[in-house]
Amino acid sequence: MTHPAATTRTFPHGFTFGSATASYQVEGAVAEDGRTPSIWDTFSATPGKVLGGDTGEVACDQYHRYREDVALMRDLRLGAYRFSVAWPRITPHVTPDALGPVEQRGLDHYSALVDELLAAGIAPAVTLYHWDLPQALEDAGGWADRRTAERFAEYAAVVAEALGDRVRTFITLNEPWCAAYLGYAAGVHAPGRTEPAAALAAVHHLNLAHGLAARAVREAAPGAQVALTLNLAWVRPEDEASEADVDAARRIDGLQNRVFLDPVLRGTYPADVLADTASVTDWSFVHDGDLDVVAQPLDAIGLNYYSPTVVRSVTSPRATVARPGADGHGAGAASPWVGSSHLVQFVDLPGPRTEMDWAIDPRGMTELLLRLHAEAPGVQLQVTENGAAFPDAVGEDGVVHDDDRTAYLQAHLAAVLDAVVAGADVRAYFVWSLLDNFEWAYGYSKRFGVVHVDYGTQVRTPKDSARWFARLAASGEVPG
Ligand code: IFM
Repeated sequence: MTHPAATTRTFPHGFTFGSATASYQVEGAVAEDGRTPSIWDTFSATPGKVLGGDTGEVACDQYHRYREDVALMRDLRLGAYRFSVAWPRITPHVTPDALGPVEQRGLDHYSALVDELLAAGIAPAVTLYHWDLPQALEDAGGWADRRTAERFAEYAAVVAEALGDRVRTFITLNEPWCAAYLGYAAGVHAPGRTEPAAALAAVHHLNLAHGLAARAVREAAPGAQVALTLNLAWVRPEDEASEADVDAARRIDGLQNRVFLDPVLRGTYPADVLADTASVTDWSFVHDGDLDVVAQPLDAIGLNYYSPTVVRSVTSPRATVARPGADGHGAGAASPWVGSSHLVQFVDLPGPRTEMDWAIDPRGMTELLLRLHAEAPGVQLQVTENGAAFPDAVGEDGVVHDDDRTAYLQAHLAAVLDAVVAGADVRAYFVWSLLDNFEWAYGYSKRFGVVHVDYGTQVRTPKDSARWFARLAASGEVPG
């Protein structure tokens, strides 16, 4: 139960409250209007990769139902919608060496979505890459091949040229950590490879793709904001007095946070990460001049935050025999923590958890926003994702009483406001997600939406949390 709080606090005037989705998770229509397969089509069609054999073939059918979804957002008084463009809809015949022809029907779809949003008073925020890489590029090496970064920038220019007259925010990449490590090291996300060296090459080529695309978007759509969305971790050692635990935290901070932040904000790779991974790769895929490209000025950084991270050294007296899972993205035998998996354990925190088995601690949101504020002065911050999966169902009264989700959102929005009060320039918060949708390796088994989706009928039912969020969006007031 959420109880009325004695006090409320108000977000600054002009703060944007929106919702977020991603193409493969909601669109469906995978073979329509010239779209070719992405790595997620291939991965989810491979037996044993996605729970229940689920795929994004139909998903929430937003490709056809976007008008209904925009009307829903309008009714919820949301100020912005963060969606992603599916690369295989825009240049379906891309090869590693040539972008290939542009598919006008794909561009028309997103253009119509943008128009629908603007007519409803909702600002579109476009993510250019949320993991649906054209399969043809993966067949030639995927993100482990630098040509993927080059083609990505060309594709980004096409989208920015088509939508840049109406879209104010382009986010180059969503969570390159997941794309690189879960896709190429742990193998629990597409393309399902378990090659640590390829994962680090993917890290660099994703960083390079961001820099090249940032330049391309600026040229094609001057005046648009260029942003990058990272899922940074609030990493703490289990025992702050233990040098070994502190070192374990340093390793994970390096692989999850600094390997993206340092090149983008400072044009360097962290020396300790290079040293920690020296037995895996010599990093010779970093060419002269690459880091200058990666370090393009940013207008905004998107933070996706869900859960805290606490680690210990394997030498800790508290170390367990079987290492607890390193992340909640799917069970795989391989680890995403390239070069450090044999040294670090992830601590199962006591206390409340979501259905993903992710611990709940909103303080990480405040800490990470303040860290970004300190590390990237002058760069606007946006919370581009935050939310929770809980096992909700439509009750006999036709309503979803998801008090657990409302409590989660309330606590995390209060944590955002704490960061704002402490000086962080946070401009927006996007709830993940507008709709229940395809949760990657978990298929449709985890529901993150503030709007319930009946996958049999495609009926959308706003949950109680959606109505709560709508009131917040209207008033800007958060309890506590
Ligand atoms: O569903 C994902 C999203 O695609 C990326 N960020 C985390 C969400 C929840 O796992």
